[in-house]
This record gives sequence, C-alpha cells and structure tokens, in this order.
Amino acid sequence: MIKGMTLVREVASADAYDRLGRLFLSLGFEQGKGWDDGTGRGLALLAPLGNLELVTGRAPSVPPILIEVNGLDAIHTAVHQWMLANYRTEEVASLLGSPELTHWNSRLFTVKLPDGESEGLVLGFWQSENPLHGKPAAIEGDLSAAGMSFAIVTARWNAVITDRLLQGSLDAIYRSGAAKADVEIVRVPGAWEIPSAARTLAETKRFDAIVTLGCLIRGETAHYEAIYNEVARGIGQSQQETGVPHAFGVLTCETLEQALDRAGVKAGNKGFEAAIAAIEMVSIQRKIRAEEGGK
Ligand code: DLZ
Repeated sequence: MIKGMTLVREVASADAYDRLGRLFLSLGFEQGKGWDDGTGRGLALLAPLGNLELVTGRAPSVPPILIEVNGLDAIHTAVHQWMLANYRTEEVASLLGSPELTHWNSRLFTVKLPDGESEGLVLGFWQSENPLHGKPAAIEGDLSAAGMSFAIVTARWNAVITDRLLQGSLDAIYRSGAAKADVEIVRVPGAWEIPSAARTLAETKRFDAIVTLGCLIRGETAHYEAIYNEVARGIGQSQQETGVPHAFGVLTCETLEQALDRAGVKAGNKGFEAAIAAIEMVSIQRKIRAEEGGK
C-alpha cells in the first residue's frame, strides 16, 4: 500500500537551508519530522496531497516541482517580498515570473531560487481556475433568491413569537434578492392550520417554496405532542406530495423564554433559518432539473 511520497532536494548551504525553510513554512507548509545527525540536516515540509505524474509526448513546460495553492496572488506577493530580502532587486525580476494562465485552466508562476553558483530550486506555484477542482462533485444550492417566489404561512397563536419569525423570514428573503411582489404572506389561526394552508398554496404551483412558521409551547399547549406530530407530518406530506419545498419554521419549546431566544433574542431566528433553507432548496431543485434537462 502506498503511504506517501518524498521529494529530496539538496540545498547548497546551511544559510540557504534556513532561509528557504522559513519561506516554505511561512507559505503554509506543515513542518514534519526532520532530522539532524551532526553531518547534515533534513527539514520535512508536508503538503496535504502529493502526486507522481508521468508524462510522454509533448515535453512539459512546467517547473520540476509544482505546488498547488489557494490564493495564488497572495503567495506571489509573499514570495516576492521574501526574494527582495534575499536577492538583489535587479535579480528578482528575472527570477520571479508573474502568474499566467496555463492551457489547463489554471494560473501559474515560476520562481527560481539560485543558491550561490548552484541553480537551486525551480518551483511552480499554481491554482486551478475551476472552482470545483479537487472537490467531490456535488450539487449545492446558491443563496440568491432573485427570481424566486415564496408563500409564508404563519400562525397567529403566540403572535409575539411568530411575528418575529415572520420578520426573520422576510429579512432573509428580501436580503437574498427576492422582489416584494414575489412574496405572499398567509396568516392562519394556529399551528394546527398550517399544513392545510401550506398544501393549498403549494397546489396552486405559483410558489417556488413555502415557508411555514408557528410556535408551540409545551407548558401552555394542550395535546402538545399530538398537535406537533400532526403539524410536522402534514407539512412534510404536503412537501412530498406536491414536490414544492416546504421549510419548517415551527418552534416547539418548553417555555416562552426559550421561544423568544429562538425568535431573534439569543439563539438566532428560526424564521430566518427556515427562509434560507427554502431559498437553498429552490436553487437545488433548479440545478437538479437543469442537469436532467441537459442529459
Ligand atoms: C389550541 C392551541 C393551543 C392550546 N396551543 C397552541 C400553541 O401553542 N401554538 C399554536 O400555534 N396554536 C395553538 N393552539 C391553536 C391550534 O393550533 C388551533 O389553531 C386551534 O385548535 C383551532 O383549530
């Protein structure tokens, strides 16, 4: 089983060894277990990934050591500053290249780090221009609500809480770019009535998502468990059977104080969170359908 790969490079002087070590550690290499046996020293610089790349045919026009990074421009600036401190200014221009586009959709700069008479190290720092490079392929929703339409169903029961949840939802939806005309608010008597209204709205197919807001307080609610289970089941069933995303913003709390905390006081605003989830789900649905359409 292959466990790792080590590239060994000799540095001509102890002084250069120390200076290069400081440069690489400042750029973000992790320091591994080095060695010092009295006759020589080794500094281990660890990178999260290593590749052995064999090429044939067209000669590669890249430096022998390639270091993939995030924030290529910041790395370039750091290398440039280090070089100004370690080489003559007139030398630096010929030793350090600028980041340039490669034919493999990346940007790369080359740096030569001569050490006395020796050529020293020649490195290429590069960054992929593809934002999905190195990431497992996954569809993720965006948080832009521009062009999306929403219905918000909110219960009047415990209005001191649900009004705050509604404010949170509207804040999330408008700040994410939805137009006011694309948001409809429906008030129902209590949490019990939310599934029915949500279902009616979803069936109109006028909305990309439904946001449901309510507040059940155990100490003050008779048949709390029964109401809660039925509300959750009904909202879930409406979502599954209509195919329209329903965000669940119904609070279930032990006390009014707990509910206030979740309605914008200490523990976020569940209405805001539900609306963000709705936006994300609309975006995900659109992406999945676009992928299907492209097949
Ligand atoms: C009846 C009732 C009770 C006791 N508690 C709550 C509550 O904590 N939160 C809420 O949203 N609604 C409550 N309700 C009202 C019911 O949800 C429903 O509106 C009425 O029973 C009428 O069907």
